[in-house]
Amino acid sequence: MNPAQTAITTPQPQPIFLKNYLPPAFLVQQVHLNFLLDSTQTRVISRLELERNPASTQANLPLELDGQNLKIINLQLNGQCLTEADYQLTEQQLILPQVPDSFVLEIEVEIDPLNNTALEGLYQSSGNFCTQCEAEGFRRITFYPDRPDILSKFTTRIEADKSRFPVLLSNGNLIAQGDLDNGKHFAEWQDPFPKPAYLFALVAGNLHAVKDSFTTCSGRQVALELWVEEQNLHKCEHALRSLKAAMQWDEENYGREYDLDIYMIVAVDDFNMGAMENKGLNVFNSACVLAEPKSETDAAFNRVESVVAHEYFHNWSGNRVTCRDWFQLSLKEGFTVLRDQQFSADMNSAAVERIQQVSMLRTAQFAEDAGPTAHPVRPESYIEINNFYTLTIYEKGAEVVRMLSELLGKETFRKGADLYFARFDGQAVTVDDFVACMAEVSGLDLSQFMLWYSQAGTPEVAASGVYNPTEKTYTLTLKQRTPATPGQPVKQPLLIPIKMGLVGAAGVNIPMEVNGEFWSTERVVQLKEAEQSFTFHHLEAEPVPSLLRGFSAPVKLSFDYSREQLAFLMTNDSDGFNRWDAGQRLALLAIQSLVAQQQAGETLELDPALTSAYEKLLKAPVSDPAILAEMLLLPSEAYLAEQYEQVDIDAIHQASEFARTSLAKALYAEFLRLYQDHHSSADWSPEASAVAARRLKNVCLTWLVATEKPEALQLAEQQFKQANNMTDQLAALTCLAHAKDASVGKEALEAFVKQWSQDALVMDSWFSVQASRPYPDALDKVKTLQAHSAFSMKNPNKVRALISAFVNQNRVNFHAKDASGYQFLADKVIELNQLNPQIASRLVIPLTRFKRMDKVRQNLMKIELERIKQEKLSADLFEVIEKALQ
Ligand code: 0A1
Ligand code: ZN
Repeated sequence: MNPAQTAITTPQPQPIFLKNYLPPAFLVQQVHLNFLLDSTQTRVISRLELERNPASTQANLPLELDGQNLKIINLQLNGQCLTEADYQLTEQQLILPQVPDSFVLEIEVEIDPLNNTALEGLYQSSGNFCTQCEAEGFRRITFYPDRPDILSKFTTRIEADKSRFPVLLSNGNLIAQGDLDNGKHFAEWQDPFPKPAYLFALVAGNLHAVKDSFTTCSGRQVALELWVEEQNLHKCEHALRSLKAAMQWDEENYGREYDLDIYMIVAVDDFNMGAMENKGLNVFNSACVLAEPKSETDAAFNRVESVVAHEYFHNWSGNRVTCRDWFQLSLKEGFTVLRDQQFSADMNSAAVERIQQVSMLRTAQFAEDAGPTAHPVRPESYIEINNFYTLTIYEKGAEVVRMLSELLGKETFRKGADLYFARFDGQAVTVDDFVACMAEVSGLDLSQFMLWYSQAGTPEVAASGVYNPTEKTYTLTLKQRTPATPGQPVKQPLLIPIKMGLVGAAGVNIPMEVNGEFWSTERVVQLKEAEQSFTFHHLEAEPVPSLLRGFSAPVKLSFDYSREQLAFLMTNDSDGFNRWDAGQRLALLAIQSLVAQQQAGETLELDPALTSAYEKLLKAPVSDPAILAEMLLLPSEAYLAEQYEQVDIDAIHQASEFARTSLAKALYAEFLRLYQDHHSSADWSPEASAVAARRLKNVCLTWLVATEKPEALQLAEQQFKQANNMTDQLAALTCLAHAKDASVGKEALEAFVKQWSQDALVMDSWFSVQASRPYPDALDKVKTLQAHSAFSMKNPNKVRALISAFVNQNRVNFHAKDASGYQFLADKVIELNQLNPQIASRLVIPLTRFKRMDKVRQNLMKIELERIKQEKLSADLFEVIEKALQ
């Protein structure tokens, strides 16, 4: 391409680099915002008190304010109107080259919330106004230095039509309100805590509150308000209960007390993510806050509990102590996810919580770490920060902080957290600041540990053991390597904490002795080198090593266990997580050998070791139904795919189906007995024991209908009709709608939509059940359902429920060899590129993971990516597509 040609193409979005970070040139002492709300012509008048930053490294820099899609109405500096000669305006910024050291800037702009389908900045949802400012949405509201290291005190005045928008909310405390002419009214809010602009929020609408209160450990009363649309008032109780539990938990476990007199949560239907921790005014996706047993499942209750807690915990880990720049995103997210995981573990079965977290990490996050968008927990560059709200930043980030707590021990870790909050309260800091606190309180050298933040990719740990009967020793060798990832061809050895024990023949942990050192029965071994060996002494017989207990590090650990050893660990490991994992490993071996048989064109035959392990589980007295339910689940097809360099989608599907139906047929009577034992017609109860019983029963029901026996389907029908809660109703509906014969589920699907057509959240489940139906008719159904009145491409929950569900939960049909799934996804991505770039760039990800597919699919996937690339892409999609096609 010659230079003349380059000049006429639109400039490509450019990356931003961590290494180029500079402190801000100006600070904002105070911000006064005045909103005159109108659907298409909202006026925002802001008054900024600015001054040069004494810590800035360069003198006389111009003032650069971020701003996007803003119409300037008026600009004044110290009361003097500015003309176009006084500033430069680009698509992204307003630049004032000549400004005093300290001054007041008044800016009036006009924005169009109604046509804001990106759902960033100020927009309308169900007619109500709301905002989303993380990460860079505030610049769509007014011109501002929109970066997290500028903390300022905000006062917000809102004016709006009183009958349409009776409720006017913003951050902090309400300081004034009243009526105005023309049927309007106003409210004024003041937030006493300096905050970055990404934590700003405004809500205005016809909303109703459920109110409660919480008395903090120092005796202060905090008003709790959950604002929802009127029809959702009966779905608030669980979120409020969760909020109070989280407030108390954070006091008891981290010494964190809430700081304002009011804590508000608002539920909105149109939201890109789960929820947002705006200071004192959280905005939630209604799917993460509303829950009531008739219409929401136990899983939804669990999600509400954890998201409510997550956003609350951000008040300290994120708001009081925030991030210096967006490269540090995991500083707040990784730590806060760990905190919400710890909370959920305390509220529910800790082992089950851990099993579910790890299942998700090992399938979805590991896949991300192995794909074209792999990035470190602290990335070094980005084009669009919205692309970095990922499982790596959140979930792997949480694992990294969890490893710190393993290495330091609970008490020292708490000291480190206390030091971090005390030292950096009111500041915007870095991951290094956090880890430095942990190093300081523990005296540990954590320099090698920092590689977890800078190196992408999932480390592989190969473990092997040799027993020497003469010496009575057992030598365990651990080798680590991290595969190359884009831009990081060479990796260094990490510090990997491996919690382990040695299980003796009697099924008990053997005290460990290594070179004269006594280790007790469990120990966190620190693997630091590429290869390390540990020799254990005085062992009368070969032990079975139980490695990576509780999943003490986010790695892929391999050990050449025999089937007998796995079956032994399944019943004898003292670590609940590893008991489950041994079962998963056994199932994996069995299904992998079915995959090989399928590929070789042989008749499939299931390993009898798996059947007998299942039989043993099913026949043993049920001590913990929640864990048993998890143990009875086979590894997902996504997890199976993770085990291969070359993924054979069809063989994996056939093998899984065969394992499922063979086990179901062989153990039908046992599944039926367990089902009956745990099926109850008693009133719904939120108790953990009732939740566990429902889970176990519904897992059994899925096994029973896998046989396609008429009596099993009848059982599902009966459960569907009689259910007094959504957990049971939806489980039965799924069984029926996923039966091989599509007509089996027809009646139930119709009854369900009739019953629930007015409930947007329940309709999401109705869409997902059909989109995930594991037969080739699913895609046509999905296409038809797009025309359903409850579906909208503008609503992210609906896009996730129908389109993402097909793409992510229906792998075999998404990857259909005729490319129909790929073409469909590409069409949807192109449509969403215009409407909502954030959602578009998340949706496209499965199409970018072609590397491990067969050549035919690789080509088909690339053709669709190339087709998307022809469009005028948002920065979000541009970055992902570029990385995929590199
Ligand atoms: N900080 C929120 C997540 C969030 C991030 C970005 C959003 O819009 C682009 C919205 C929410 C959390 O961790 O819960
Ligand atoms: Zn968060």
